[in-house]
Amino acid sequence: MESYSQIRKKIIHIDMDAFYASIEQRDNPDYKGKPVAVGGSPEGRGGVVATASYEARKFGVRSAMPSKKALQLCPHIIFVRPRFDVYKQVSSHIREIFFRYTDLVEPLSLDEAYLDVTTDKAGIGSALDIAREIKTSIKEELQLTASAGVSINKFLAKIASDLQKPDGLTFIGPSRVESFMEKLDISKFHGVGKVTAEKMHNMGIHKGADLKRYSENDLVRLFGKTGRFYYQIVRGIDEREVEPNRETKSVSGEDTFAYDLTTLDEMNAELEKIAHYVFERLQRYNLYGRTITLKVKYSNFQQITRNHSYQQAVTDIETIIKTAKQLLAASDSEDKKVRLLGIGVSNFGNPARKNQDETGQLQLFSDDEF
Ligand code: DCP
Ligand code: MG
Repeated sequence: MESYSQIRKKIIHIDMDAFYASIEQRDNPDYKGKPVAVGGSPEGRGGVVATASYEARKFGVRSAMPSKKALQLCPHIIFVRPRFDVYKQVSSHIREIFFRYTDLVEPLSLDEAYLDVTTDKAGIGSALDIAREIKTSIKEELQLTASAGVSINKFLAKIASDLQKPDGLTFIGPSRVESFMEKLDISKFHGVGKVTAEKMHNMGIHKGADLKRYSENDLVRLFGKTGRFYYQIVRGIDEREVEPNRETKSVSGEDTFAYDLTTLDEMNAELEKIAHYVFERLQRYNLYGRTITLKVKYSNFQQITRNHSYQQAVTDIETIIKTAKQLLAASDSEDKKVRLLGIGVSNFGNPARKNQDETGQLQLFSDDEF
């Protein structure tokens, strides 16, 4: 008989605390210990908070909140303009620290990364000690704090890093995985948004333990493809690898609606909201792409995608909105029950492919991957 031992992975997720705001507090002694919001000014139209210091969060100020609202909640809040070049420098310094401990680093954004430390590159001995050393190095070399989660897979490591923010270190060891998942609120599950959470609550599913009572087939029938993911994750199974060379290939946003949409007007209004969300993220990552993709999911979970590519990278929100609306109009979705809409932007920095439309005409491809 063949015998094999399964190697259990050791995954760390690191997330810097109040990233932009902490850097501003570090560099401006006047801001220390005070409520600070980095982002757009509350005077201008459409200014939003990119992030807020923990002092400001006590007043309810949050990322993506209109700056005007932040000022109402916290009248003495200090608004600071973002300095992306500094954030990028700090980001590459923390990545350099990560690489001392492993070659398997997958950055998720400027301030967040997964590390697979199963092969203990620096010979530290334990994943928990590696996480401790990384936090100490970040503190000593950058005067900033990070929160770390240590566990057996990406899903658990990411949840863990969030449990004791700021300056946290949380370990979910193999023996705790099962009971941890059973107690976990389903709203914390990756991919469970407000609408899915409500649907689950109506079915009496509140915690992992409730979800565990459903068979894989039932979950797929009820929630589509993600049902399989829920089935596995509630059992602590997440086989996604830490992928070191993954670049951001697309930036997207989507929304599942509390009620199915049937008129183009309703759908167009939702597309505008989603476009704003996507555009904000494109600006944050400084990414501009040539291809706009529309995703539509119907109430029967059937999904279609349509896309259009421009010769030049799209840098304005109006074009994203216009294109998404045109793709929707051509997709024959009117009068159907639409439960989800999404917009994706991709094709960053690639040279224009030949035989792409020179005319500005829409080109439609169906069922392309998002
Ligand atoms: N960011 C942004 N717009 C958002 C969310 C975040 O511009 N809607 C930026 C500012 C954040 C950085 O990305 O500082 C990192 O995002 P996080 O979600 O990790 O938030 P923070 O690091 O600010 O806070 P936390 O301590 O909760 O991680
Ligand atoms: Mg962070």
